[in-house]
Parts: sequence; structure tokens; C-alpha cells
Amino acid sequence: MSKLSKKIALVGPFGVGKTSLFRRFIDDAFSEDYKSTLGVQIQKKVIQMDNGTALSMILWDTEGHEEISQSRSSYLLGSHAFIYVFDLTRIDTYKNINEQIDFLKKNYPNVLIKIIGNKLDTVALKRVKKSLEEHNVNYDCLTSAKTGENVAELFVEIAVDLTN
Ligand SMILES: Nc1nc2c(ncn2[C@@H]2O[C@H](COP(=O)(O)OP(=O)(O)OP(=O)(O)O)[C@@H](O)[C@H]2O)c(=O)[nH]1
Ligand SMILES: [Mg+2]
Repeated sequence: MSKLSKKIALVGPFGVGKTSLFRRFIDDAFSEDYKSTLGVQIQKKVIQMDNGTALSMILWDTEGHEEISQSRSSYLLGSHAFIYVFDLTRIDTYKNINEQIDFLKKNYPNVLIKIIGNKLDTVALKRVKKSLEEHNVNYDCLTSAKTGENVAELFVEIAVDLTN
């Protein structure tokens, strides 16, 4: 049986739900309270893959920044994947998302990037999809940290992508 370890960093603007996705995945818990992250918190979760691999996912829940270029490079360096989270209820968190993603691609080449629209439980899907289209947002997954919708699926997809 092989053992693998991968660093996955949650990034994106303030209050979009990075910590909530982290908590939902690590502890299967959620809180309505908003305590803005200062710095970074790191936790490990081991996933047993179908092919017998035990994958250690080292999750870095980073503090929010309006622009990804303001994030500390020491938090981002060495990542195997970025989860870029935006808030489906706040256009300001996705209207210039392509610039943010381009920054990551340019400065951290060959790192897997997943673009996540969170707070799916609070929006009308049809209307929000129209808005995402208008702003050219190429998202990978829409989640709710509150209900847990698509959260486990997201992390499993990342685990599979990182081990293939
Ligand atoms: N309804 C709903 N609320 C959510 C969801 N995810 C997060 N929230 C709420 O949004 C607020 C911000 O969530 P956090 O997880 O702290 O956001 P963050 O991205 O870690 O914020 P920073 O650390 O400041 O960058 C909290 O009040 C959460 O309860 C969700 O999926 N649905
Ligand atoms: Mg946070």
C-alpha cells in the first residue's frame, strides 16, 4: 500500500466560506458565526482511495484577501491544489475572478485549481447561473458548507485528480 501526502490550500476573498468548507470536510460541522481567519489553520485528513492508496490531504485554510496577489506566498507555495472559493450571493467575489485565477496559474504553474461557488443553499440556481455566465465564471463545482451539498464530492474529486 502506498502513502501519499498533498497540500491543498483554500483561497479567495473574505467571508466566502473557506473555513466553513474546511470544517464541513474535517469535522462534518457548520456554524453560522463568522470569525474571520487570521493567518492560516492547517489540518490533515487521510482518505482511503479505491486503488488502495491512503492519501493524506493537508488542508491549509488561509485568511481571505480581496485580491489573491495579497495572499502570503508562504501559505501558497508547495501546494498541489488550490480551492478558489467565491460567494454565490456576492458578485464582488466573482466579477474579476479570471484575473485572480490567471495570477495563480502564472505564479504557481502546474498546480490543480478548483473554482468553487459556495452558499448554494441561499440562492436561486437559475438566476445565479445566469449571473455567472454573464461574468464568464468557469466554475468547477457549486457547494453549500451549510447543508454539505457537494462538499465531500469536491474533496474526493481533488483526491482522484491528484493521484491519477
Ligand atoms: N448559508 C450559508 N452560509 C455560509 C456558507 N458557508 C459559509 N457561510 C457563512 O458565511 C460566513 C463566513 O464564513 P467563513 O467560512 O468564516 O468564511 P471565510 O471565507 O473563511 O472568511 P475569512 O476567513 O474572513 O476569509 C459565516 O457566517 C458562515 O456561517 C454556506 O454554504 N451557506
Ligand atoms: Mg476563514
